[in-house]
Parts: sequence; C-alpha cells; structure tokens
Amino acid sequence: MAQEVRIPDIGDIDEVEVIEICVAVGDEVGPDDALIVIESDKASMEVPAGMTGTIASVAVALGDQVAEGALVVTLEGAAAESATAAEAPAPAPTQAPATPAAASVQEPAPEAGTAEPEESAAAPTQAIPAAGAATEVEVRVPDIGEASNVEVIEVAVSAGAEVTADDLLVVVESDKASMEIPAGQAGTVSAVHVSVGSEVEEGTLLATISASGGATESAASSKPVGGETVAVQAPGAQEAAPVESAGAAAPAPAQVSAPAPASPPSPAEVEDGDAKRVYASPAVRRLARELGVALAAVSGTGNRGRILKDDVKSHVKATMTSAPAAASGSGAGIPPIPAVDFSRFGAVEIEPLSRIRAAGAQNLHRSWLNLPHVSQFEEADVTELEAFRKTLKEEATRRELKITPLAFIIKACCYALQAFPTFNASLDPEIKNFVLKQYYHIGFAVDTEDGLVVPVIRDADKMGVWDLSAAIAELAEKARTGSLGLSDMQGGSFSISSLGNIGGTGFTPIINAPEVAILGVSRLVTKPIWNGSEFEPRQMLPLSLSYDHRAINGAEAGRFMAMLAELLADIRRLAL
Ligand code: CAO
Repeated sequence: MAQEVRIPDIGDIDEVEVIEICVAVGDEVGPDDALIVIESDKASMEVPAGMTGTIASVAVALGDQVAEGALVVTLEGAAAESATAAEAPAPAPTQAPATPAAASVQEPAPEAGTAEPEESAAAPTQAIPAAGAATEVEVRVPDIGEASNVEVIEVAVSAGAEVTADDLLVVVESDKASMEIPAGQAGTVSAVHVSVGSEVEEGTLLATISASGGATESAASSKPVGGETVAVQAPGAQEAAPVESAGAAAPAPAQVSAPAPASPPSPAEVEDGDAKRVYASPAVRRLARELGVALAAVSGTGNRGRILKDDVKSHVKATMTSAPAAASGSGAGIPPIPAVDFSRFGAVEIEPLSRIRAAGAQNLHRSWLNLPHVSQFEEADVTELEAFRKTLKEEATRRELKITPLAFIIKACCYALQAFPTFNASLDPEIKNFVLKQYYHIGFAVDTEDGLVVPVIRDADKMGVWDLSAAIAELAEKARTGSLGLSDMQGGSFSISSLGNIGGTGFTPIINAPEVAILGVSRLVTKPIWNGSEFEPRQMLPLSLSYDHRAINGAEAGRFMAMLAELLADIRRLAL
C-alpha cells in the first residue's frame, strides 16, 4: 500500500520553500534518504523518507512554498521504519523521524532560552544605553528545538572583526539541518568562544561582541553577566520593548535581539565581505566535507546562488581536470597565472604544443617544483683540448664522424662522477637514502623541431672519445628523425645540456629528475687570462652545474666543478 510522506513539524513557520528535490519517481529510498530540502530564512532542512520504499510520485516542485502537513511524495512498497513516518494519516502532517532537523527550522522564539533563562525571566533588564557607550554583548546559540548537540561547521568571524547585526557568526549543523547564526548586534568581536567542530546547544556562548551604542533593543531573554556584559540570543525575533534595569547604579546590561533578515540572502549577500558566506544544504555541506572541498570556493548555480551537490561535483571535476595546470601552476598552493585574452592587444594565432614539448613542459616543471635547484658556475681552460681536437679532425673525417667538445666533456664527467658518487645518484622518495648507481649512463639534451629530448648513452664510462662521438651522432640523428625508442631515453644517471654550438655565456639547466645534477655547457670563448707574468689568449669553456641541494651541498658542487675544469684543461688526466 502506498504511503504518504508529508512536511513535518516546522515550528512556528507558516511556509518554507522547497529548494532541492533529491529524488525522482522510481528511486529506491531508505529511511534516512533525503527527499527534499526545505528552507526558511535562517535554516535549511532535509525531509527524510522515514521508511524504505520506491518513490511513486513527487508532489512538490522546486520553489514551492509548503507548510507543515503538505504532501511531499508517495512511496510504494513502503516498509515503515519509524512509527511516526509510517502512520502518516492524511491529512494529519506526517511527523518526520524525530531529528534535530525539524526543530532547527523553527525560528527561535524571543523568549526561548539563553544560558539561564529562568534568571532572565526573573530579572528585568534594561535596553542598551546611550549610543557611544561600549557594551559587551554575549551571543549565544538560540532555540534549536530538540537538538541537544549540534556541531559548529563554520566560524565566519575572528576576534577583532567588525560585524553588523546581520553578519554571519557561525553555522551549526545537525544530522539533517544547518543553520546560520548571525551576530544580532553591530560592533567588534571581542572573543569567539567556539571553533569548527565544537558541539553546542541552546544557550552555548558563541562570541562576545563589543557593541558601541545603537544596538537593537529587545526584550529577548538576557541576563546580566556582570559589568557591561549583556546576553543576546541570535537569531531572535525582534522585540522592541526595553525593560527596566535591575541595578540602577550598575552599568546597565541590555537585551539585544538579532533582527531576522526579511528574506533569504541574495547571492550578493552570500558572498558579501572577505569571508564568503556559503549557502548550501546540510547534504551539500556533508558532500563537500567528504570530498575535501571548501564551499567558499564553489560557485552555486541554485536559486539565489545556493550551492548544489552538482556544483560541488563540477568543482571537483574542474579541479581534477586542471590538475596538470595545478601541478604546474597552482598545485601546492601556487597561485595560477590567470588566463589572458591576448587578442585584445592584437592578432594572435593558436598553435598546439607538440606532444614532446607538452610532455617536456610537465617534466621540467615537476622537477623545478620538487627539487631545490642551485647552480654552480666554472670556466675550464680548454685551449689544449681544442688544439688536440683539431688534430683529430682528419681522422674523424676518415671515420665519417664529427668530433666536438661534447665527447670529451662526457668522458670527463664520467671520471668526475666516479670520484663523486652522490652526483651519479638519486634520492629515495622518503629522502632517507642515496641510490648510488654503479653505472654511468649519460643523457644529453638534443634540440629537435618537436622539442627537447634527452637520449642516453649507456655505459659512457667504458667508451673512448671515438665511440662517444659515434653514439652522440647516432642518438642525435634518431632524436631529430623521431626514431628514438623508449630504451634510448631511459636509465640516465647524469645529464648534460650543451648549447655550445648555439652560444650564450652561461645558463642554469633544470635537473632531469630523479637525477640529482645536470651540467650546462655554453659557447667557448677566447679570453685574455693572466698566466702570472702576462695576459695570454686562452679558450675558456663556460660550465654550469645545477644540482639538487637536498643531495649535494655547495662545497661538493664546487669540488666537482673544479675537478671537471682540471680534467678538461689537461685531458691526459683522464688516463690516470
Ligand atoms: N663552444 C664552441 N663551439 C662548440 C661548442 C662549444 N661549447 N660545442 C660544440 N661546438 C661546435 C662544434 O665543435 C661544432 O663545430 P665544428 O664542426 O666546427 O667542430 C658545432 O659547434 C656544432 O656542433 P654540434 O651541435 O653539431 O655537435 P655537439 O656535439 O656540440 O652537440 C647536440 C650535439 C645534439 C648536443 C647539439 O646539436 C644540440 O642539439 N644541442 C642543443 C641542446 C639543447 O637544446 N640544450 C638545451 C636544453 S634546455 O636545458
């Protein structure tokens, strides 16, 4: 037999608005599943099914104004889980399962409890005195119906904040409803007595506000707390009648109520101020917490800017999609570079990055963000090396090879890496161990039309200069014809980026992580070098080493580079 689910007791409110419909005909629901979300001007509340069954019809639409007892849905095959829900005799309103939710929709009555209502009832209080006199006002949790312990899920102010009566102080949430508690009093927040996660109940002190005159007068229950402290229950119905002070001589405690906004906050109100006020149902807040989403960052597409579940999901999707950009732009809290419409400034053409360039960009940025880079500079006197290299040119032609400084540099690097094993290493992910490689696979950057690639010469330490020259030529050719295999680019233990054929006096290459160092080579120049008695023209090769400072310290880098310079200055040392 079909069962009807109706709007439960919503306290003194005549009508509330349907702001979310969570089910459709045919949906299977359980007792705790929300059917709809309704909202008054201060609180939103889910109406749960209260029983298990299949939705046969939905009797409300978005935006409907509904009153207690209004039909929400009919359920087929309903198995009553709660007596109140199952009974549901029309036209009597179906009572939702007794949850704090129902109560929390109830607007707090002016006379409802402060911390010690009985005293306030007995003790007459006085309205706030003349404008300009600073008065401490306590803001307490208003009547939240039957809910005994609700959780503070948002604290919108901190000590020192200036607030108006309508400004949000905290948001509390029970299982089924969330409720915003406004300041109720203009002034400066002197102290906030709760934090996110605090469990509060009616009367719990939330904040103290130093009100400087002009507070709303009210006869809502209050109690003198001593000195100039007064109590305010927020949100309370307005009540203008001031009552007499108990103590004529003492600074007059006063009674303040929080004027209720006439209508739910507009999107503008929701986002007013620095701390964005979020406007979302408990279910949405719960979802956001589960997904670790800060609701303040989500744009609401619901009525009046309300954040819906779909908005939270879209936000997560958008964040995930932009993850590479985040990693390369905003991941670890790095603010992204805003998108600019350059066509405003002149004609532009969009050219997609090649696959190699796009992948390279990710790798480079990942390394840049993860590794603390330091660069060490050195100049090697390669006059003798260059003279020797020239003598080899003829033989190189016979061998159909080109012999460049790079082959000697690779040879010298292998030698220095053997002397400094931590340069031929990686750090383990926990940064607890060096992984010292017993092989010397040297990568070298090759500039291709599609972008930068880094083929690897395996066991470079075992090769002579001719073999190295052949390997450079072969791999560079493969790189430029796009025929490098994966294995040609894997396993490097140290890298070299040579711009010597292009120019430049020095640069800071980015480490090819998880390697810990990379050598940059710039264009050699003939310079006057002081030999002790005169300036002599010498061919100087600018070298730069970028290293991961977690793995290598500055002194080690200095020694490594000094050794490299010595080796290149006198390549006979490579034979030692
Ligand atoms: N100073 C002066 N001349 C140099 C030099 C240097 N440091 N290095 C090379 N040269 C000369 C060579 O001797 C050669 O001239 P000769 O034929 O007269 O001897 C000429 O420059 C061209 O050399 P090359 O480029 O053909 O050969 P290479 O071994 O120096 O470099 C390769 C090979 C593949 C590394 C290079 O072609 C290349 O692609 N470099 C770009 C690397 C790059 O883009 N790095 C930036 C990466 S971002 O960090």
